[in-house]
Amino acid sequence: MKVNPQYNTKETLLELYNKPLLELVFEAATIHRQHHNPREVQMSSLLSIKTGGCSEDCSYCPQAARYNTGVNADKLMTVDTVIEQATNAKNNGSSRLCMGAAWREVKDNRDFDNVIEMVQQVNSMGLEVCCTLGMLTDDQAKRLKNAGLYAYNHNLDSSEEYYSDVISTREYHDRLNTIENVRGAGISVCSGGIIGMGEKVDDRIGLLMSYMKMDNPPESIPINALVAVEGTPLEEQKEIESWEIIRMVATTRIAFPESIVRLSAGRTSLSIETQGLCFMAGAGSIFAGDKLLTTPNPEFNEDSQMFDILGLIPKKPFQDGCQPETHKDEIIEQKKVLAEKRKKELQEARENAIKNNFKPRVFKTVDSIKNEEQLSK
Ligand code: SAM
Ligand code: DTB
Ligand code: SF4
Repeated sequence: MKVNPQYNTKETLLELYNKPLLELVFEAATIHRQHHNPREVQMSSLLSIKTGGCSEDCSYCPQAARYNTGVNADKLMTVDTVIEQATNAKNNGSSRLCMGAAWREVKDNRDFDNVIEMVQQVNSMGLEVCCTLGMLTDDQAKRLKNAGLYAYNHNLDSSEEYYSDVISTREYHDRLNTIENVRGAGISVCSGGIIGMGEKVDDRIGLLMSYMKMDNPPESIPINALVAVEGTPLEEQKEIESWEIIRMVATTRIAFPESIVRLSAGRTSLSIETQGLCFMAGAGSIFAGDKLLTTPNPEFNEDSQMFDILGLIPKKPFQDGCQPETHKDEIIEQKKVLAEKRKKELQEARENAIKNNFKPRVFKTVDSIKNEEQLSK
């Protein structure tokens, strides 16, 4: 039961969302226990591999170049640094590493080749690898899959109706296309939204309805509470009530019984009691580690204490699917062969030049010619 047929219309979902809170939590907890081990919570670490300078205008995002948020535009992180961070995440109990890039879309360039290498290496460490890099073509999705990517995160964020109030530089169907490309490549889909951006309850239901309409809904659905960052158009948004987060988690849990619901951004403002109710209501995953992409998140130690108090245990990797195989990337391999060929040709040219006693032509600057003329007068 990927989607719950009892709640596959806007009306029934809205009715569910508005149920008396404890009834809603009880129904969600019941469904959760039928499909998942309620003591297990997946810990996924986020790593911003390319921070800031993004060309998009997502009103919530501190990484959009056009907003003054104090986030600098960095270059892509090196593969070595990624491995260091992945090791740290693994040692702290994370079973998944999600690498994020502040890109509108992936471009077929050297940076993408490096991301492919990161995916290959992190997968070989026995971690589930997830990426969130913006829009993807069919071929790019296939390359990522071939490298060993387990999941791809691409959020619809809100309802189609509310989307244009939040983002103007791309359209809802662009996001849907990428999700289709990811699905087509056989990668697990992670897609969810943000609440607390000023949207109506109808828009939260609209977001869930977008997933309801898919042949295959996402395997994981992150529910983010807006982190209102100074400098973004949403900086003045009032913090959302914890009850609304619990309602959204519970409704998502009931509507998509087999998906993993991730209690995502916004946990620093939630008490252990509130988070406990979210786990009770079916949240089965969190982002772990003291940083999301650019904003704070509870420290590993705090979460470890919370797990002890609530009797939760970190979920092991690859419980819901096999570890993907890592294959050589054809494009990178071709580039390597070409580079090797060029190196050899250069070497041969150098050796020939020495053999033939070749004297390189020396070019003079206009100024030095004038100088010589002056001197000879
Ligand atoms: N650039 C890529 C993209 O937009 O898909 C990947 C990175 S982007 C930061 C990933 C997701 O983070 C967004 O889709 C959004 O749901 C979430 N996000 C960004 N800023 C946020 C904020 N201030 N509060 C909550 N969630 C946020
Ligand atoms: C998701 O749904 N939430 C994460 C992850 N997917 C990429 C991102 C949250 C970002 C919060 C703002 C920041 O730290 O920059
Ligand atoms: Fe760019 Fe992604 Fe942030 Fe939008 S959410 S501004 S696409 S990094």
